[in-house]
Amino acid sequence: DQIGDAAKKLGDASYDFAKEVDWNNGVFLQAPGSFQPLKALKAIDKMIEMGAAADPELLKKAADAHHKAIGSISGPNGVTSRADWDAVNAALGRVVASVPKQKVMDVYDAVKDITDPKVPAYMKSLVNGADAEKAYQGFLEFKDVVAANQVTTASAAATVPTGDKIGTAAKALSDASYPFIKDIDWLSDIYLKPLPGKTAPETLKAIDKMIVMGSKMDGNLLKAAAEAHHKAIGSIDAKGVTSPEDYEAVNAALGRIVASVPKQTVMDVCNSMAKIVDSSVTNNMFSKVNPLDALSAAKGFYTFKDVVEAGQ
Ligand code: DGD
Ligand code: CLA
Ligand code: PID
Ligand code: PID
Ligand code: PID
Ligand code: PID
Ligand code: PID
Ligand code: PID
Repeated sequence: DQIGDAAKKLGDASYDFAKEVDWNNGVFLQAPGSFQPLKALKAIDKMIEMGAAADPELLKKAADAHHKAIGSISGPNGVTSRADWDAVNAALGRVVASVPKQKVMDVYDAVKDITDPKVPAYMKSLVNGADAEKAYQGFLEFKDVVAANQVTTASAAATVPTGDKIGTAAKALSDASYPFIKDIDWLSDIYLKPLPGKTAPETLKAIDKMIVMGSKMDGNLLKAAAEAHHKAIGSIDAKGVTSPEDYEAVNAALGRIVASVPKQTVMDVCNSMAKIVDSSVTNNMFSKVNPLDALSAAKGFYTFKDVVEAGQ
């Protein structure tokens, strides 16, 4: 297709740049400017809306392309192979083309709003500047091909199951865990701190398992989960906490996407996360909330997971 051909040209223009970026640099975990959690949440909300509007088949293929690209990483900078670099760009270009232009621009504008204007120049200073300009020129040509292949109307909303066992169980889970949710400091910057003692390649392994799980999920249910998160963001209070009803809808939606993949795929995520999150992290989280609320939430989860497993 045209986007695939254009991605090869983009690769010619941008792979030198890609090789020069230190993908293992911890700076990419930081906020791109001053820390503004509510504004950042707005930007994420725009990404969620774009993801919910995207073609689920193309999202799945983009996830697969990333998984494959992780498998061909080499060298100290963590760069993927030339072929996989092109395949990722092509897959993302197709995702972008599957949503109306305005939804893409809304993401750009919202991210720009939390990005310090000095950030692009700082990024450029870490690589060969001429290669960065060549890559950007390639991007400008690529985006014209994407725009020429772009849909103009948004896709239909997801179909949300009703009266299912997971939905019923989500009510009980939400009742048991909402007090815990209210105890958590959602606006803290602690969630942007590096995991103690873990390197980027180690962390990427766990992210890879999530990508694989995402790619196996039912597309309609994943879209529904994105829509539930968007709605929940719309009802947050000043401390970032969503309403009990929206919280319940998020739990139901997540339970359903978990049930749409094999148990082993979920356990692969759990086991790989356990390797990078040591008990000092969970204990620290636990120390900041009411312990009885956390234990009630945990008990609710263990009951919920049996219902999810039965539907798996
Ligand atoms: C950039 C963009 C990269 C900056 C990276 C910041 C993104 C951080 C994202 C953090 C998001 C939060 C998610 C984390 C969640 C954590 C949860 C725990 O360098 C601009 C200005 C605005 C930049 C910010 C907006 C970036 C938007 C990127 C999309 C968002 C993606 C989503 C991210 C994350 C999630 C992924 C899953 O646009 O951009 C560089 C540009 O900066 C440079 O400016 C451009 C002008 O826009 C353009 O108009 C033009 O002036 C151009 O061109 C210069 O500069 C000129 C000529 O016109 C060209 O023809 C050519 O010759 C060129 O010069 C050559 O120099
Ligand atoms: Mg990504 C984007 C890393 C998994 C879906 N992703 C980005 C970039 C960053 C990144 C490179 C955001 C920061 C930025 O704009 O820099 N993703 C990244 C990693 C992983 C991952 C490390 C780990 C596996 N992503 C992942 C998965 C999905 C996505 C699983 C779902 C399928 N990701 C996704 C989308 C988008 C990203 C939809 C974006 O739109 C965003 C992005 O790249 O926006 C431009 C700048 C970008 C780069 C350095 C890489 C692109 C290089 C282009 C082609 C040429 C360079 C041009 C110029 C020099 C700089 C960019 C200017 C900008 C205005 C365009
Ligand atoms: C400018 C000036 C003009 C020239 C110009 C110019 C530049 C405009 C630009 C630009 C626009 C632009 C847009 C970009 C958009 C990037 C969008 C990224 C979206 C990320 C998402 C993440 C996610 C997910 C995901 C799916 C999940 C939801 C999420 C489901 C259902 C200024 C050059 C024209 C770069 C969507 C993917 C996993 C949130 O106009 O003179 O330069 O860049 O998890 O959804 O699971
Ligand atoms: C524009 C203007 C509107 C019209 C429009 C428009 C276009 C927007 C577009 C577009 C946005 C867009 C985004 C693209 C992003 C591509 C990002 C590629 C990233 C590739 C990576 C590869 C890799 C790896 C990996 C992880 C490793 C690092 C690597 C570590 C820690 C402008 C059409 C709406 C194409 C990250 C995955 C293995 C490098 O908005 O008018 O057209 O395209 O090895 O991580 O090692
Ligand atoms: C300039 C002027 C214009 C021309 C121009 C220009 C240059 C702009 C540039 C540039 C922008 C730019 C951006 C780059 C972005 C790279 C983003 C990489 C993201 C990598 C990540 C990696 C990671 C992980 C991971 C999970 C870990 C955290 C991490 C935990 C809990 C100035 C040329 C356009 C290079 C996200 C995945 C392992 C961080 O605009 O005229 O030149 O470069 O380790 O999670 O640990
Ligand atoms: C233990 C001991 C026994 C008792 C027990 C026990 C506990 C097991 C547990 C547990 C398992 C477990 C699993 C959990 C899994 C969480 C999975 C999270 C996945 C996140 C993803 C994120 C993403 C996306 C997304 C879609 C994108 C890709 C991504 C596309 C196509 C130990 C109690 C049984 C918590 C998938 C969603 C946006 C990456 O066994 O004695 O306690 O918890 O962006 O994909 O867009
Ligand atoms: C298990 C054992 C196997 C069998 C199995 C199994 C089950 C795994 C499961 C499961 C995993 C799972 C995960 C669930 C997660 C629910 C998470 C809910 C999150 C809700 C949030 C709501 C909110 C917001 C929001 C953003 C705001 C904060 C809030 C800010 C900054 C165990 C079956 C495989 C259900 C976060 C969105 C508005 C609070 O593996 O043997 O069954 O379920 O307002 O952000 O303000
Ligand atoms: C313990 C012992 C057992 C019993 C037990 C127990 C407790 C464990 C616990 C606990 C674990 C735990 C975890 C918690 C996790 C909360 C995660 C919140 C994430 C929030 C984010 C928010 C954000 C943003 C956002 C984007 C911004 C960055 C942020 C940018 C660029 C010990 C009870 C089981 C509470 C990610 C979205 C706005 C950070 O196990 O016997 O009690 O709690 O602002 O992006 O700015």
